[in-house]
Amino acid sequence: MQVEEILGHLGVEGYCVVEGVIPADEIDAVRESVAAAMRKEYEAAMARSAQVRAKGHRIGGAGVQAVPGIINLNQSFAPYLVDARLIGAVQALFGDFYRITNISGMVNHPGNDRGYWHADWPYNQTNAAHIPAPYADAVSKLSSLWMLTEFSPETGGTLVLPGSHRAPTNPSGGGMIDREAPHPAEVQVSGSAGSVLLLDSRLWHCVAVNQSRAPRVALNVGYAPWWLNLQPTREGSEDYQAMVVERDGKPNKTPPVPRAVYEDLPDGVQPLLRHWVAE
Ligand SMILES: O=C(O)CCC(=O)C(=O)O
Repeated sequence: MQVEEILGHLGVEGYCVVEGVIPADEIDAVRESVAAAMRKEYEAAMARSAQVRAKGHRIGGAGVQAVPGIINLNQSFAPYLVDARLIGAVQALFGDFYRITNISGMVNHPGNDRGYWHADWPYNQTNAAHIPAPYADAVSKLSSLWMLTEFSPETGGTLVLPGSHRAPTNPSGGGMIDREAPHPAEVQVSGSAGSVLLLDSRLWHCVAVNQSRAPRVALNVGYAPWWLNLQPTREGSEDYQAMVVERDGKPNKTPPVPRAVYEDLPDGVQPLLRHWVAE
């Protein structure tokens, strides 16, 4: 799929699958490497989720493990963050000054709960720092879900609602539709390992149940233009303090990249993360 085609799908459906971002002869090694890093983080990640849930916040259901800042622990996928087709689309939408907003490892364990309909930060209304609806009809961030294992109905490919990215709001905050229930127009995304589901971050989507016997391993990577303020996701910043801590709201944190990790990243990747190096 070429850039023009990607832009066409993003504009009309709000998402598309870009195949072969991680080459077939590399994907097994990348998946094993990320999965090993995720296994080491299992207890800590589950404890973090439990803490957020205990405060009454809606987060991904049981059996979903998320590790923000996975690139600080594993860099096996780093060269592919600047895949020409992904960056071609990012550049066409955002201009020359774009950057990565977050890189999270995601493991959906067999039998995980279905999630709730939401759009990603900064549109997820359950996050303390979010853009209040109604939104302007413009793309301000792209999310991407990297299939390190195959996405299929069996493994729990992401559920999406095509065209919903043009809506002025989304159901994450409740009240619109039953955010926990299947939607009659939902589509389940499939793709082979190494593919990337690229979506306008406003697109309504939700976690599906992994009905296979093996963990579904993925990454969530965000790309945004220079003008999107990421400080509310940086713990310790003034914006994080005012918008998250002082409101006692649900955080959406991305840990800074340690300088030593940053220095070892491929040259082409560094410009996308230089704004997030630890001080
Ligand atoms: O794991 C999935 O299929 C969806 C993940 C998701 O909804 C998210 O990361 O926002």
